[in-house]
Amino acid sequence: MKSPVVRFHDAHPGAADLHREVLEGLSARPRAIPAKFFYDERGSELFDAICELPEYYQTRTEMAILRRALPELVALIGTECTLVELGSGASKKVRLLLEELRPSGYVGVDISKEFLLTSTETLAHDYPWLEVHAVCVDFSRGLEVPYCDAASHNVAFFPGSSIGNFDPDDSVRLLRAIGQMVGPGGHLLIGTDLKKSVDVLNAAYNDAAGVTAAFNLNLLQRIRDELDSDVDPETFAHYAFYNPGPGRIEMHLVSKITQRVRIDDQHFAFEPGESIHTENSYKYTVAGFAELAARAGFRQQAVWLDDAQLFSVQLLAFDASPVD
Ligand code: AVJ
Repeated sequence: MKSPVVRFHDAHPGAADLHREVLEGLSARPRAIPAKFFYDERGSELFDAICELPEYYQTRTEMAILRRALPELVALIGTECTLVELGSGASKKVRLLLEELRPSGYVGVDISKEFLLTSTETLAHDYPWLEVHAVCVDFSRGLEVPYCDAASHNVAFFPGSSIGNFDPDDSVRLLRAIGQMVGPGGHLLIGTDLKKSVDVLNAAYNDAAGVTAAFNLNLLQRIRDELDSDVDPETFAHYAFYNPGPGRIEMHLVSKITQRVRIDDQHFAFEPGESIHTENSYKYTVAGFAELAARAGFRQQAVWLDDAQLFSVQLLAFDASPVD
């Protein structure tokens, strides 16, 4: 069997600096550590387990919406596009699209190089007719993606409501970079979680089996394993709640006791109830997300929801760069 060919472009994103960002984050007020540090090997396993939880409706709902939207999607996008998946990870969701959409090229974009290479090679093997590229870049810092040129119809695919991790202004910045990448006439197919009953939202981030708690607390285990630190995950508790003002789920790690956490020779004092903010997950209405997209020059061309209106998949058309 011929081994599949993946053309690889490495933009050499600097390794995210756990040491520096944790020290900075614990010195700041409010204390916060970026959510991107959840995803070490154990964290990625726990996230996969979250996606299977009965309370975590997002993954299965998005897959069902994509399946249902497919004929319409193909009619709107047409075949022969260049499909660019952002945060491609294991590239599971894009498999729903490939057979029907028949893009002429696929570009997987991810910050994690090893993961990106294995998953794009598997994809190239499973879809021998598809030209597969891999681009290793931290797209929260810019989107230099070759293989996207004005001659092709470029379609970005950004599933999983990952956009929800960004504050609204940062989301607009990222959407603008995506617009620059796909160019005028290009598209963005994006999954966004919707505003809904607070009980449903709170349950999704406080599952009965405690997997989300383990995912959150694993960040402290990671700090203990990778840095010179005495932090004890047992002395912190998982805390997640919907904050209606900004319209987001917040995750925190709350100290259960009075303690001093050491990293190198620095000490960070905690009183009971003092927290480290570890994640935001913004929820949008369809109209609210349209406003955000418009600030980046995107127009909502089609929106698909599940019957319970838990989640949305949206096709956004990039008309031109906004002037402001
Ligand atoms: C991957 C950012 C979409 O916000 O729902 C799941 C991550 N955090 N449970 C989300 C997450 C806690 C997830 N995103």
